[in-house]
Amino acid sequence: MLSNSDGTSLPLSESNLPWLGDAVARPCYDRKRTVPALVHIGVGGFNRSHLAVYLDDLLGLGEAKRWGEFGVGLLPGDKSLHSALAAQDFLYGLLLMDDAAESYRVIGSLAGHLYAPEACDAVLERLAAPDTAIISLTVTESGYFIEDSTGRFLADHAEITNDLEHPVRPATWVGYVAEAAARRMKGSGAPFTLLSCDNLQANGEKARAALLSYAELRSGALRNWIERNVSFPNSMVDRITPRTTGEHRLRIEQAFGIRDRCPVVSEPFRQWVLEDAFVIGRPSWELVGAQMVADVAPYEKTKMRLLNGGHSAIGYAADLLGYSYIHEALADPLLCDLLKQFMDEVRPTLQRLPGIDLDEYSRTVVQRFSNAAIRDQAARICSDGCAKIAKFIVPSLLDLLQAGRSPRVLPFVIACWLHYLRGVDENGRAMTISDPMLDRLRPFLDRGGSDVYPALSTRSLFGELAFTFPQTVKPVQAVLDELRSSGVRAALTKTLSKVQSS
Ligand code: CS2
Repeated sequence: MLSNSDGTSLPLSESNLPWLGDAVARPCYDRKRTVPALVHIGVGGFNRSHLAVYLDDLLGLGEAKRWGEFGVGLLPGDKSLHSALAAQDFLYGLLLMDDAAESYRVIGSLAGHLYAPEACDAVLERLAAPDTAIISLTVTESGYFIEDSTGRFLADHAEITNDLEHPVRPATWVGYVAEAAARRMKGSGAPFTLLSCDNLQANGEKARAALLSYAELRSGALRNWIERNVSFPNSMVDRITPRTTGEHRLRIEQAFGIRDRCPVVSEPFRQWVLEDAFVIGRPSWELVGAQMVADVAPYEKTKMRLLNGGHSAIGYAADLLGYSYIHEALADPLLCDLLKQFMDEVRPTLQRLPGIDLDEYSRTVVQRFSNAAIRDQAARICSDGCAKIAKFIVPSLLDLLQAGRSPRVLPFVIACWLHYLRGVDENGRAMTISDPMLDRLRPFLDRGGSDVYPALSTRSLFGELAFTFPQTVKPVQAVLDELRSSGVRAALTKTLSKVQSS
């Protein structure tokens, strides 16, 4: 057994748990007795800073059912995570950081993990097992194979056609879950809940649409069985979880004496709002802070428009101004003002919710973004801009225009994103644009990125905006021209001063 009394660090493992320093919280329950009746697909940073932590809290309370999580990785990148977790007995640490305090806690709710491309049969067996009551997902928006503008299932997507051709050797979550459902239908008949934990509007409905459409392509009987035996609660998830970097791992080693190969880092804040629609039981998550509600939609809307929208509002400007981290952007009074004025503009589109004061919520967003300790990356926020602008910005803009208002900050945000797509920041540094849907803007990019019309008339991003509200084209064009001629600081100062005087 290793000891770190001499200042050396300890690798994280079950047998080393007793030897970790006093400052480190660790599972106080018998991990061998947890029941992994929840199988989660996509055990990235977010799942490990959110759902798995709620389970760890419940296990710590000694809840009778002892729900644990069994993880499944589908993507090539999950292979190294699998090895790291396996080498640590599926333990990992959560480094909670804010400006006032830092803590490191070992999470024990993950009972095991499989890397699906190398363990297809074992994954299917687990998903089909009658004891698996919940299959949960964090697979990102593109993982649903649903075209957002039409709601159409992408049946001709290569990954889907491949799974249809090889139903017992699938690669996507839909392929896996449908095959598991087919086995349940022929065998135990056991129902299950499919719980989406992705940051998507109506995530349960999206998961349902994807699974039913895929199942239908396999057989009508399978589709009907799923319709009758699977529930799809919607849920809203929230916790800022930056990408874990070598710096974070080093911090853990230096401050806590632990060598953790796959820690996650997050802010202390967390929120989880779920519809209580679980067909055969669920962990009592409400005992550890989750809210069970009849309708998740208004909570989701608040979060997406203020928090996620707020991130996009400052992210592109931040990157253009050369800030690498979100807290650096918030320390710039101009960008902090941008965030505040953005939220002032968006709040009237939101309804009042019991227990949520929107002004207070907005102040919390400013505080959360100012957290310097977690070092949340601007590049993380700027990634997937097409999906984010379409989901987090455009709906607020449409609502305001519908209500007869003349928003100014939202057109700035859109113009700033379009300006950012040139890929060069204010100092002439090349920026990496990471966006799998960028091709949708081909007509705009091919015309040199100076005319906003080809972008704003892209229906898959902006819907009917340019057609129903043609008056929006001019202000976006004016800001883009200003950004190109005078730069971000000048254009932003002008926009914000106009907002104040209007
Ligand atoms: C962020 C989210 O990627 C983004 O744009 O706004 O990842 C955000 O950090 C999470 O949704 C927080 O729950």
